[in-house]
Amino acid sequence: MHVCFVTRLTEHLGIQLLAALLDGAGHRVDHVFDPGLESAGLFPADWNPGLLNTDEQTIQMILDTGADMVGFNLEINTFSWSVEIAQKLKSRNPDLKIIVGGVHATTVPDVVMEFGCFDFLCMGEGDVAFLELLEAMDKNGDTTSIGNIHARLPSGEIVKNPVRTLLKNLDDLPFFDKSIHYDLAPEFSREYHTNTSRGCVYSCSFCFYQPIQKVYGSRFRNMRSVDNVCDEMEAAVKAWPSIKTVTFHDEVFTANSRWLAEFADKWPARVGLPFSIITHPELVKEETAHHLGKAGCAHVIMGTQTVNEKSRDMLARTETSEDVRRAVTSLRAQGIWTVVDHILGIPGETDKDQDDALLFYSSIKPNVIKAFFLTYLPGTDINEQGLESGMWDLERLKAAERGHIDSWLFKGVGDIPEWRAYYQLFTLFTVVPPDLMHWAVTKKLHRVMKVLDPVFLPSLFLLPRVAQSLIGGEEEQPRSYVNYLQGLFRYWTKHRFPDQPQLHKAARTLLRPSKEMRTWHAATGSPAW
Ligand code: B12
Ligand code: SF4
Repeated sequence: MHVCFVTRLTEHLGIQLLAALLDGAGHRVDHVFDPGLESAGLFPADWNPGLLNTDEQTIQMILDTGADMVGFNLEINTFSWSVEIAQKLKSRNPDLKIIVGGVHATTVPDVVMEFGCFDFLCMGEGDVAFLELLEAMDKNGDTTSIGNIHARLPSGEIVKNPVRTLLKNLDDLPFFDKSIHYDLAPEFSREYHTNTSRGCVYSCSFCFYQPIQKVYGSRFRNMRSVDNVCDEMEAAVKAWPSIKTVTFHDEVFTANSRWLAEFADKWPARVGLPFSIITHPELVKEETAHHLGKAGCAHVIMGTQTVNEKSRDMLARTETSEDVRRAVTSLRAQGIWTVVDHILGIPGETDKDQDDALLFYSSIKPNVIKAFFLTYLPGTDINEQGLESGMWDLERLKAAERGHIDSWLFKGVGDIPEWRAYYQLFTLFTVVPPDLMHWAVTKKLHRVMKVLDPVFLPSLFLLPRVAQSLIGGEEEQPRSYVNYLQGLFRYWTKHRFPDQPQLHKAARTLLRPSKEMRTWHAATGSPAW
């Protein structure tokens, strides 16, 4: 079979993995990357979308591949766009088969399949299911009885097959096929995205994992071996010496302490790149921080979300403030740049809860507080409290299921004026000494921030990243972000104006990559240039 995957805005691990699997099984794989600049949150939504928009070029490129089947990954933010593209593809080529998978498809499969443009939907893991489906199609066999697959019959009826058991041995999978993105935008390769596990041992009431856990009937967490992860990285660095830092997208990287101890032994010797992880404060003991420090961890992100005990119960967060204190202190003692995530807009919370949080954070001194506005994801328990509190309503819940989130940059409905001043304050924490912040909050001086509300700057989002490189000496992550934007804009000129080589040349000059990146391009003859 000939399959064309479509991705948008950023690289996509799930699609990179499926591309590697299909290629290994002898299928022909194409990939079309839509830069999606208008969805990047960098410009006001109404600012000349005609210029930024690349839908037409993307549709033509997909059709030009001549693929038999097109595959989209659905996340809440890519769903409505994928529907638009799929509908246009179908209107130009009704024989083209279209399949979707991913978190949003798994969360609300019936809502997704209501859109007649999709022929198949993959629930949960696609690794085995998609291969079996393609094999059945190749052999003209039955495509309607494959585990995980929902299939549309010619009558319009949908056949829903049961979910197959989760893959236990993730080492059996191939490595992510990074070339599908790096060949188009080599700048993406500076920060290498990967993971070492699937699943989470927790079940927080606002998290996308809740509906996934409901599909599988329990919590789960399956892991790759340390050697398999190091093998992947050794091969990747050989192919792309431009990799400078690694981001592990595991939900709770430190959940298994034996695994972590082995990783701390092997990673520095075999790979030795700085890396970033995400974890839960309960899972960071002193020994954990020691292992992370030994392994060369540069950056840890942990959810703390609130310091209000009632809210913790509502969010099904099991950590205590003491856990958070211990985690932050131990990590900082290892010289690790420590970021805590905080949620604004939790039902029932008031200004006092934010003041308490600021005082607490000032006392434990993380490097960055990343504030987010609560997003009510479909299928999560928090919807109930949101509806009860009046902060959320059924109409918006239905709209979210259909991929319409009513806010800038995926901010969620907590983005109401009262919270914006706090959003700014939490963001400024990076550059204001914690003791000064503590003093300002106890004197209630911070409340003057509210006058800044009319000039609320979305660009504050960038502040922690800039500060991180300027004052934190933690340069890789911010530089990777700049590289990513450079690559995205440069790629956009090629995608949007395919027949204007002068523009491509201008973009190459204006968005000049770093010297080392240029040397690498020259050495490898990267096709993007
Ligand atoms: C890595 C990651 C990123 C990376 C890379 C993107 C990516 N998805 O790989 C980066 C940092 C760029 C990123 C960005 C964003 N992300 Co993100 N990301 C993740 C994360 C942590 C891991 C994804 C992953 O690698 N999984 C491992 C792979 C192997 O699994 P998978 O993608 O699910 O794919 C498997 C199956 O789902 C299935 N499958 C998937 N697609 C398809 C397609 C077909 C055709 C088939 C047959 C099967 C299939 O088969 C795959 C193999 O088994 C997830 C959380 C999670 N654990 O899922 C959030 C997550 C997907 N991200 C999310 C969001 C919101 C975003 C952003 C909007 C954040 C922001 N505010 O900017 C952006 C949007 C990016 C975009 N392109 O639009 C949300 C989506 C919420 C939802 N309910 O839809 C999640 C669930 C996190 C969350 N907090 O809720 N993300
Ligand atoms: S710890 Fe993180 S990934 Fe796990 S359920 Fe809670 S929010 Fe989701």
